[in-house]
Amino acid sequence: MLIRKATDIHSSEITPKEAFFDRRKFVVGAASLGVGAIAASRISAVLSPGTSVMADEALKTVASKYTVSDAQTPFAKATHYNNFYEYGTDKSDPGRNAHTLHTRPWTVQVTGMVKKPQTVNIDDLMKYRPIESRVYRHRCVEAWSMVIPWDGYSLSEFINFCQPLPSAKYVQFFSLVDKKQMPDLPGGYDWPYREGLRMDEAMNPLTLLTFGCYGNVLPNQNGAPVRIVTPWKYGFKNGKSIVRFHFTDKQPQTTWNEISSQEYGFYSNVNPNVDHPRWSQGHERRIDSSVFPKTVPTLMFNGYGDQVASMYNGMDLKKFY
Ligand SMILES: Nc1nc2c(c(=O)[nH]1)N[C@H]1C(S)=C(S)[C@@H](COP(=O)(O)O)O[C@H]1N2
Ligand SMILES: [Mo]
Repeated sequence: MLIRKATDIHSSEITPKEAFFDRRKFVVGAASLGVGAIAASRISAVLSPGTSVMADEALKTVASKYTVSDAQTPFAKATHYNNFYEYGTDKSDPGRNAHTLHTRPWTVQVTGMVKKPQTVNIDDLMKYRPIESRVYRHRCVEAWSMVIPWDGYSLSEFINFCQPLPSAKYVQFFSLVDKKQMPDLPGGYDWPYREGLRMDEAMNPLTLLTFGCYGNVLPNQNGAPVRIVTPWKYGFKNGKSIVRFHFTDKQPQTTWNEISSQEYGFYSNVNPNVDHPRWSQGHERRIDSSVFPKTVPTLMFNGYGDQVASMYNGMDLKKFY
């Protein structure tokens, strides 16, 4: 993964939330010529050529106890500085390109060591439990971080619904891969993007099955219509646009571990004491509303130690990075 300094984000790449909404109104006005009344509430509007398609359907959310009080990253930055390699490897690519992702119809498969394999419709999945708004720290392995209000419910709720067999020790998740929807899919990667968690990590209430952010459904570039967020782990654990959960008794293959296992471990817990071979993990650039992001110390488990440290008791975290 290449690092691009947050100070390199050009202001032209960033749409302030206000401007975003204003322009959207304009675009909705234009689009509604064809789409009619539905447009006002749920159209994904094209902002301007070279920018992005953004979902704007409001979610009904409830408060959550799993939330931090750090200053939030502005919406415009969280949606224009992304890693979603299926849509290009530059941080500004997903915001420009992910409009070709079709998020309906969408189904999620449940396979492997479960009582009964099945396929779930995304709209049913979204309705399965109340959607909580949770402000989480989001730490990329590239040493930048954001603070994002995600909307979803604990993955544990869905795993209970899946009824994994006692033999299932891990869950692997698969992102969508579709050349038609990803015309610039980079070569040299073994798509689809795959990630996974040990069962206790997946069942930890912090692990969020995520359908939205900032109170709206996920913008495509943030992994619509459903993604994972594990706030105590590096961002690449958080697979986007998931189409399958696979339960298994073996530690599953994960994309970045396969590409470079010396650099990206299976666990990938945020850990300031274990540096990346090519850079320090002791600090991070916090992308917030300031023009020049501050460098702040990285916290063990990204500050979520109280909730997660016990899962790793007795494990050498230098070995199991
Ligand atoms: N399918 C897929 N999921 C992915 C990635 C990706 O390239 N493809 N990038 C990961 C990385 S490295 C990070 S930091 C986060 C970024 O999420 P965000 O763009 O919503 O901040 O998504 C993760 N999930
Ligand atoms: Mo990342």
